[in-house]
Amino acid sequence: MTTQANPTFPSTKPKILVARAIFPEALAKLEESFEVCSNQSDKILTPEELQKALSEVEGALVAGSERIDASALSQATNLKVIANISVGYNNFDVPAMTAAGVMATNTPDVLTDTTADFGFALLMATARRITESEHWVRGGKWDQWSIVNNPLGMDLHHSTVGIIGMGRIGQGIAKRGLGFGMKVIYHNRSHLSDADEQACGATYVSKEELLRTADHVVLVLPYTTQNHHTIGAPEIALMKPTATLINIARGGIVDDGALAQALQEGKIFAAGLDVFEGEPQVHPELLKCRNIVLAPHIASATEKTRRAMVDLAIENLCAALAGKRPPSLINAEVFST
Ligand code: 8YV
Repeated sequence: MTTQANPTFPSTKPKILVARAIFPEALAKLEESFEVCSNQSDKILTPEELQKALSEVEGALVAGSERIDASALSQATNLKVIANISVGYNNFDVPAMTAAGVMATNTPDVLTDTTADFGFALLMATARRITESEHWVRGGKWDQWSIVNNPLGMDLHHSTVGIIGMGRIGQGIAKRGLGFGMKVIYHNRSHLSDADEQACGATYVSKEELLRTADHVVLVLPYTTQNHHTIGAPEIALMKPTATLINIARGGIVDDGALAQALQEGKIFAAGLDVFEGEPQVHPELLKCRNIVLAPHIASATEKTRRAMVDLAIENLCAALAGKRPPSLINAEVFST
């Protein structure tokens, strides 16, 4: 890690940690106002390195790779804010952060459309067997056009998409589905308002009904202990053998071992996964599946959106260190105390 303190005059600027590589322009902007300890090597800090780095700063920019819990915070006596460069914040132990008086922030909204676009792209690639077809072509197996002996996929248009987790991104996927003439059903902790249901053309159903009737199941719910293995062998057993399953939510929402077995046994048609249990490791049995599209957690990964996420995280951090309420504060009780 490098610190950018002025070597001649001791810096009076607040110290911050940038735990992962960010865009150089964003780093330069931070260096105007802060003494920045930055990990531009992008090598993920060990828990010990993170604990030490947090003990020396007033604020930190982190990503999903940094687990922020009581142990990470145990020596962080001056820390006021940790800004996640991510909308999901299952890497935060929010009660521990609140107990330590540390503001927690995330990056909602700025990635909604980019992530919904990707969810739809993954759904299309999975249902229409695009990566499998590419391997087929590259492998020299395409010797002639055929009516039946080509990779035949499943239609999206006029099919039923079932969305589990109907927050901003889920609603974005629903709206894209409407453009394809899809019937949209959803399951969520709470019902959408009538106006939002109408805007998405979406109907609330039980999880069981969704799994039984959807042609395509898309997972967009946040990871919590309660949501662990929302989809495992019993849930897959309810799905149609012709159905696809898309996970752009978080690893651990799906039991990857059970999914691999179901794909190998043809219990469902195919799966598209952007997130994995224990990523960046991928369950070895998933790697053996033909009927799967795999992506390295890139749903929000366009340059424009990643810049917007970094900018929003910086805005959150700067507001907190200036004594103002960060725009995307998660634990409001810390600000009001
Ligand atoms: C992040 C994401 O890039 O925002 C989220 O919740 O899944 C991605 O956009 C990833 O979590 C890294 O922090």
